[in-house]
Amino acid sequence: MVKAVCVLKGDAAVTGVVHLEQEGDGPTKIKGEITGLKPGQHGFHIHEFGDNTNGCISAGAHFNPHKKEHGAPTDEERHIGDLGNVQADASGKATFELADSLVSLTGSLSVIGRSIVVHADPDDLGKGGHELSKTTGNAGARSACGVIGVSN
Ligand SMILES: [Cu+2]
Ligand SMILES: [Zn+2]
Repeated sequence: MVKAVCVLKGDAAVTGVVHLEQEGDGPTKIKGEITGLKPGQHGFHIHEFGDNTNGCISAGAHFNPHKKEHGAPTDEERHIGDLGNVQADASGKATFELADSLVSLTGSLSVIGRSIVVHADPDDLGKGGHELSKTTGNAGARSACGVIGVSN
């Protein structure tokens, strides 16, 4: 079992913790809680770089080693980093648990050392018809981010 953790911090009140774990080469379980969001859906992605030198902007684009277009987690055509949306309740808290078969914590495509980003707006999953739909899902500003690190 490989375990990882990511502490999300942003410019405003958005904070959170995300736990990841993977057994062998099975799907990676991704479980977490984020507070301080506005109610509704928020794009939730793994971005390419674990770099926070210029805030969440330095995290780069969605983790996409296979050079695919942006999509939903259930799509064939998607970035590895495309985890869809998390849903914040009326108090601005998102609690979520998902499993993803493309996200891995081992091997050359491991996401450890990369970033998780939660966005201000919903991810349109590539289907919004906006010029950014096929690259970012038009999910808007980066509300909070953190680097994925090895956990015990
Ligand atoms: Cu993102
Ligand atoms: Zn993407």
